[in-house]
Amino acid sequence: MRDDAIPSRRRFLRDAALAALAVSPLARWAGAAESGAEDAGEGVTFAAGPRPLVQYPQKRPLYLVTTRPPHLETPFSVFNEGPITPNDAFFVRYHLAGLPTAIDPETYRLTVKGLVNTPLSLSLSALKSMAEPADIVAVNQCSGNSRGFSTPRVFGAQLANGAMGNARWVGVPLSAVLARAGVKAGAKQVTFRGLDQPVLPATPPFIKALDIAHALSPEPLLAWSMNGADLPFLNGYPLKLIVPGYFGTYWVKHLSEIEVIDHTFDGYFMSTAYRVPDNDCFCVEPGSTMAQSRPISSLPVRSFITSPRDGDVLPIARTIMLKGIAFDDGAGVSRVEVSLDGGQSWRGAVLGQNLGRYAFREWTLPVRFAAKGPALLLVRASNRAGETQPMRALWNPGGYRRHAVESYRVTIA
Ligand SMILES: Nc1nc2c(c(=O)[nH]1)N[C@H]1C(S)=C(S)[C@@H](COP(=O)(O)O)O[C@H]1N2
Ligand SMILES: [Mo]
Repeated sequence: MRDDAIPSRRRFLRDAALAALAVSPLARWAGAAESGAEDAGEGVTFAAGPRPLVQYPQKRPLYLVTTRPPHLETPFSVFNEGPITPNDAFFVRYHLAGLPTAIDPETYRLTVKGLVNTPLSLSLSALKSMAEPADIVAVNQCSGNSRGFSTPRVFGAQLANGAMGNARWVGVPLSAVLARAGVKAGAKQVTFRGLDQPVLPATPPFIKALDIAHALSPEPLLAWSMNGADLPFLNGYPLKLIVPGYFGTYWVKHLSEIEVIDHTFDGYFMSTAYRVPDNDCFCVEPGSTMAQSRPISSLPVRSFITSPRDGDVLPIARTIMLKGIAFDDGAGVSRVEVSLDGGQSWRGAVLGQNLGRYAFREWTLPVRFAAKGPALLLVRASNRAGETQPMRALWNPGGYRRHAVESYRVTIA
């Protein structure tokens, strides 16, 4: 079912265009009508049972994780369509239910303040003309992607593998904006806040921080364009911080305030949430607590088979094209290996087009099965930093950073 097949959806688009505003789904909460379809295999491993597909503005039906705030997961079949995740299929994650009801691109301003020579209030057009726009393809993956597979189970959204996506982002380098403001001596971190607000006074605001050296490096981007279009409202319209190679938690949406500070920011979403064990594996004994922790940072190397699907029946003695994706934090995927026999033997897959070191890298491998019966397919990626996916999942209390070798049960007939 496509967006434009739904009359209320068409009306929404027309009204939004007339008003020249981007209208938040909160303004029409009832719009998230359930399509009635049931999850086919992606949510059934979780104790909560199958998850419904729901349709939000500017989105095709996606798996509902939570309603308030909206938290939507991409059906895994989307990743078999190509290396770019379409805007209408891209996952959605929020922490605060106070979404802005409408954002007017004419009056929207980005504030830059704190330890700077010249505090700034920048319009969208000022941002767009400030420097040569930068263009980068990069993976946005939630820290808790695949958390639902953690054993023992952990608190938090029970996500399957669809809280990730790969898009082409266009925007102004964060470094250019900071240079315009002029960072003063003594700067230690830069904080980022969006227009979404807590609903209850006790709820902390969603503010993230990057070290000053990272903020001034060439990669982070303030993006207004995603895959050639304005950002969808739910993905952070009109401006989103892109931090290539880092988990999605840093990719602040509806970005409205940047502050340069002289200390390590200690807000809730840095000092309490989104922390991993402070050791080499970012892991602890399953079920135990963290003695020392630190903020989550960059993406570990990961790979998936997108075709065939788990549970598929495949014909014997025919060439079958295995297909999938791999990615890491920008070191670069160097090798993808596939096993057809549960890990006894491995063969190298062919890497596809390189869309950039932060992007999904497609891979393919033609195979033939000689024997009937069940087969266990595994996929394992390595990167240029010499990292390889572990065979067994590493555990931490947040269920973060899962990147174990994935397995798929198929039947040869
Ligand atoms: N303003 C704002 N930005 C935010 C968040 C949020 O709650 N509010 N969540 C973060 C988290 S944890 C993730 S995983 C990504 C998800 O980006 P998406 O919703 O565009 O897919 O947004 C990040 N940026
Ligand atoms: Mo996230």
